[in-house]
Amino acid sequence: MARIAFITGATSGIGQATATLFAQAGIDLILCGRRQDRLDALNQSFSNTVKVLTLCFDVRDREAINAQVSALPSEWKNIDILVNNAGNAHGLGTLADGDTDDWDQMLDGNVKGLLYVSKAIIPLMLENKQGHIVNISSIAGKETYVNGVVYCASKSAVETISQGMRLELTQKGIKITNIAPGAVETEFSMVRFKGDADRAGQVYQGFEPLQPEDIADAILYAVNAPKHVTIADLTILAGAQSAATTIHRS
Ligand code: NDP
Ligand code: 8X3
Repeated sequence: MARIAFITGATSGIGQATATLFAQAGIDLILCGRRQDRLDALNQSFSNTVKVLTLCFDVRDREAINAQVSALPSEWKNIDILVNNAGNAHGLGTLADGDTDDWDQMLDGNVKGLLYVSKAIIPLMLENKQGHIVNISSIAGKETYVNGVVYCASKSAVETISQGMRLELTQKGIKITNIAPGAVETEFSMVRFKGDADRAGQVYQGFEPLQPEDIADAILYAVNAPKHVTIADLTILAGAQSAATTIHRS
């Protein structure tokens, strides 16, 4: 029987690339995001290859998550893989000057959203006595940088949650993989800079950034590892990147 993956943030970037690779690998897909038009387009493009279900919700909306997960048809409740990928950075600024609405979006989405989705899915995995959760953290979760402290804190929390999940769930047959990417060329910087395409484009200039497929490839590798192997933690940087804010540009 085909495995089932539940992917948050599937409408763009790393999540969408993961959905594409999973479909090619024959994994049925529950694709989540807030943009229904994109979910519909993904459904159309993958449904010839695998079974697809789309769920439109904001990961900050605990009630919507619980309602949609409990309403899953029984054949979709055997979730083998959860990819906790939804998230973004909002703005760049110091703690003195930062926009507190941006902080709310990052902490509520990247941290509490990941927790809410996990809390809804983990009981289904416990019932099946197996599962695999892949959390998308960031190099920003391992290193703190000026003007990005709240985003870094949100990803540092993801690192801690991954460790905690591994402590609590390994003995229940659930594997945890934490993946920390460096600079990946997605809509991430467009979101961070609130639609300023010039500023977003500059982030990826003068070097070859990671592509979302590079991270998707690692996620597929992790979920395809044999039962006796857990890929616990992966940090993946662009070839020209040596630290969160150190990128060698031409
Ligand atoms: P994108 O902006 O391309 O994709 C973000 C995805 O998350 C979208 O599908 C978006 O969907 C979804 N999303 C964001 N906020 C919410 C929310 N509140 N509720 C539901 N879905 C949400 O960025 P990436 O693909 O780069 O980002 C994916 C993950 O990778 C994020 O967690 C990010 O922090 C992390 N990351 C990214 C790096 C990079 O350099 N790009 C590096 C390291 C980590 P929709 O808008 O439809 O809801
Ligand atoms: C995204 C990578 O370095 O912009 O998580 O924080 S970075």
